[in-house]
Amino acid sequence: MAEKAIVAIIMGSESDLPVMQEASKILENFDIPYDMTIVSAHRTPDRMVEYAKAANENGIRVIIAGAGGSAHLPGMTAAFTTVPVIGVPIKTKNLDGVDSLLSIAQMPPGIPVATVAINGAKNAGLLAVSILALFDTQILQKLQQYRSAMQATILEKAKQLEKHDFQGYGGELGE
Ligand code: RP5
Repeated sequence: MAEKAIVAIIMGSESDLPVMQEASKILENFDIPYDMTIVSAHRTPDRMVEYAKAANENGIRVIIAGAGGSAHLPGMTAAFTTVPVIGVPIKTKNLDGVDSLLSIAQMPPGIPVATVAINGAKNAGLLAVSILALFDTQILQKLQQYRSAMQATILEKAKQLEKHDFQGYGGELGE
């Protein structure tokens, strides 16, 4: 039987999926069970309320919510649950995602949403991992290994660049 999800990845539209998959990839790397679905604050408002209200009882410990434009999903979800919500502002065509960023980040005092960068779903996944690592030593160890590996990669690239050896440098640092 599949393990019960402890993280929920929700998004306003299927069009957000290419970005939000970066969060799911991280959770898969860390063997963290997650649910992923579409919940729209504007198009399916009742579903959003039900989903948010049931999250805690359903065992969800972190919600990652991606939305673009007038991105109310993370904030409104946070209004209906005490489960921590990480908002991912999705880049938009007309305003480059600044609209999404401000809609998600500028929460009124009392109901916080942890906001990552525009299209920053990878960091949203990693932030969820950090939160879970507070209470799970296996996840903590994996997170420490992940960071050590990242550090080793960067130090290796630095050595290469210092030798003016640009061969094999694909520009992938930090990605
Ligand atoms: C938001 O509207 C979604 O999160 C999406 O980023 C944006 C556009 O949605 P679609 O028109 O592509 O479905 O609710």
